[in-house]
Amino acid sequence: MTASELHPGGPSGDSTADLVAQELAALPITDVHTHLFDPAMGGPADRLLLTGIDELLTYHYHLAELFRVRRDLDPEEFAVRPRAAQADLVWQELFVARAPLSEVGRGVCELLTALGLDPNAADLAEARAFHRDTDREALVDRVFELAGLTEVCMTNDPLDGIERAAWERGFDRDPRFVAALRLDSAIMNWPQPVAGLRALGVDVEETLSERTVTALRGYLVDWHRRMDARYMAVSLPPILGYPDSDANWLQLLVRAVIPAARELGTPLALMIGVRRQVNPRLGMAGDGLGPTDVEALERLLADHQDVRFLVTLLARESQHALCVAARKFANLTPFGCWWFLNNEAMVDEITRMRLDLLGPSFVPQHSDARVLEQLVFKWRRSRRWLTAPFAARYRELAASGRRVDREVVRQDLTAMLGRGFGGQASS
Ligand code: FIX
Ligand code: ZN
Repeated sequence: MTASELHPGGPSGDSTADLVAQELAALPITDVHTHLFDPAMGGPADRLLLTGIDELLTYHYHLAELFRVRRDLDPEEFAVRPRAAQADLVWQELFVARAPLSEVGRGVCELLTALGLDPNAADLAEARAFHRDTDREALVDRVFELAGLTEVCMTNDPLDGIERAAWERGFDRDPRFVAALRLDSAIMNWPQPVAGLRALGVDVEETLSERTVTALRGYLVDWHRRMDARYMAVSLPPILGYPDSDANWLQLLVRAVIPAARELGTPLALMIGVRRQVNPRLGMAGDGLGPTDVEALERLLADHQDVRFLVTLLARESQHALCVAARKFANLTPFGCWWFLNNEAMVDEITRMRLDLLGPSFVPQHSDARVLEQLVFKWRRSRRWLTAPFAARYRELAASGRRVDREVVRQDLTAMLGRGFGGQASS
């Protein structure tokens, strides 16, 4: 991507802003968290790597907006309609009947234009034809090029039968798709995971006995190695309650997950602040958020300083405390502006705060893409939003007499958004 594509208005006349814009536009990025899959793991029928306009428009971000403008729709009845019919309705209601003014609506329009498709179309015929006529491999290449990515981290769950089948039968790994072992299904809502784990030969019991903890830890170590994962990850509710809570997931996190991370020498990503199923009728669109008790996180970090934690918080009001915690604990790397924070106003505010408190030692953004083509608009927009906060700080640095040149900017951005996960040495 070029700087003029990023900033269609052309050079700003501010040489530092232009330099940062150019470097951000050209930067090869590792996307540290997506829900995408290596194409060799399987396509549409098994619903692993999702692509195409029907998947794009039935993304849960759009569905939440659809149910707002069509309060007469029954979400449960809508969910069983054919996917193409769902997408047609989303297009009609959110893109034809009214302007797609929301973040994700504007993003899809930017994507369509980048692919040479018409965001003013009356229906989805052209976009569907494009998808039908584009070979999958070619689409993956084109998306990576348009988004300027070198790697994306997947979200890998061995307890998902379809996904596990791919790992068990084996496939030719595409090095652009990096594994990340996801733990939610193995540790949350205990003892629900017991049956699935036992079916895999993991010798867990319903109680959190030593046998359970040892078996679970073995499962994590084995699958992490098997997938050649770069980190482990779990999403958590706002309140951690560490160390006093007797929540099963916290016990398992402390007794099995953290020891496994230590044994593997791998980072543990905590995605904190989600309140799952605030409105269960909306399915995946039904999750909410809450502020995080960062003090409990600090206690966890203090007690496990030999393990590296990548942390993203969902609530805006918890971001400042997270930055301060990261100043106290070098084993904490804040990452991304997650989900409801993935928009210009939040990225601008949070990035400025992180730069001022942490310098270049965090991961500014991830995409959370669920459909391949989302990488294009999510990353184009993020690169654009990151320009102003970075440029403002480099400009001030230059004004103070410190040398700021292309090499300096490139080195910082590469450390933060490249494969090193935030420019800190790994544990
Ligand atoms: O837990 C997660 O990884 C979340 O990102 C998702 O579950 C969420 O539904 C999402 O797609 C947010 O962007
Ligand atoms: Zn996610």
